[in-house]
Amino acid sequence: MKESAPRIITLDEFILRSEKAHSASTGELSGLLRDIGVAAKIINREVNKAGLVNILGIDGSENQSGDQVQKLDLYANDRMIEFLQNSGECCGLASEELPDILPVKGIDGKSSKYVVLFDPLDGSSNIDVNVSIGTIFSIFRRRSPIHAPCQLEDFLQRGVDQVAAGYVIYGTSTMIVYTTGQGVNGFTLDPSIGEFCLSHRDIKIPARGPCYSVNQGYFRMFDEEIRRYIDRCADQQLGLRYIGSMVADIHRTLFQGGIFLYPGTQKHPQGKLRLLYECNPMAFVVEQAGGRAITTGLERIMEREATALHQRETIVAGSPDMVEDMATFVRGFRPAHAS
Ligand code: AHM
Ligand code: MG
Repeated sequence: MKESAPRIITLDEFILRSEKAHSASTGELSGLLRDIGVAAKIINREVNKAGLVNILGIDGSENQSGDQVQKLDLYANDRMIEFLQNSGECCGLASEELPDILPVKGIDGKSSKYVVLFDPLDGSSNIDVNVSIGTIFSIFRRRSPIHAPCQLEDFLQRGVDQVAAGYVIYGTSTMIVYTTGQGVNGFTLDPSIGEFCLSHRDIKIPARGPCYSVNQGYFRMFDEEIRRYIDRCADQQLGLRYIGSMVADIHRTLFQGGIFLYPGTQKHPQGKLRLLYECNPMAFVVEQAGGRAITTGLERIMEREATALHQRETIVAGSPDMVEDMATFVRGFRPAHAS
């Protein structure tokens, strides 16, 4: 007998089913995740048109309808804010594109217990050259009293306290990959029906992988132990892959295994990537897939204290055995070279 085709599970259905599995669930988190899914589809629509910019109007110009054409990262920022503000499912937002937190008023007197942090369009240097970019998000339960406006302390939490986190990758296909602390699932956008469909259930990162991923051009600016570790990767004949979009580099690492590094440089001694918008959410996904994410100082990313909204952090993330090897190498190197 001919096997029937597997039934498609959409993102919305998956979220709803997961909600039903938790008797205490109020549906707020589900609502937030659904809103992020819808915002992702709208951002995806514009990202797909990025190459038409010379036809539709360049950034800052007026398009044929007389509307101002926006830079894509600001467009993505506005859509995320709009969807999350209108959803009534969060009490505050913080974006890599905004200087401060943005409190959100409850709808119909209802107050929400969640805050959302996001990087609306990560990898912005790749936008104009048709290379994968992404949206990253991180969700915390607020700390301040529920009926008052949210406070900075609601956002400055350690990564271990994230309730959910994930990313959208606008690549050869568009995917949303997220975790609520019970494994990682990936959904691919089927443009013909306009739905994210469950395509990668319970993603597990391989213990090792074929590549290391770092901006090798900054080699001379890295600390010596990182330089020696990178030499070691080359000695082991690992391949080098570096897209320059954290979402895309981590996504590849998640599926193929490998190690991704963004160490401190002279320009960014604490690393370039933001702890709250980039490192924590990606670390949550990587750990939930069985990987590890640490700083070049060998501390677990998700245990780092956040003291400022736009704080930067170094990161080493990926296959568990490779991150362990890196930590062992660096630990061994430091005492041997201490003056
Ligand atoms: P952005 O948020 O301004 O796009 O910067 C973050 C991006 C990451 O996606 C990526 O890992 C990194 O910057 C690449 O930086 P570099 O070009 O210095 O290697
Ligand atoms: Mg970014």
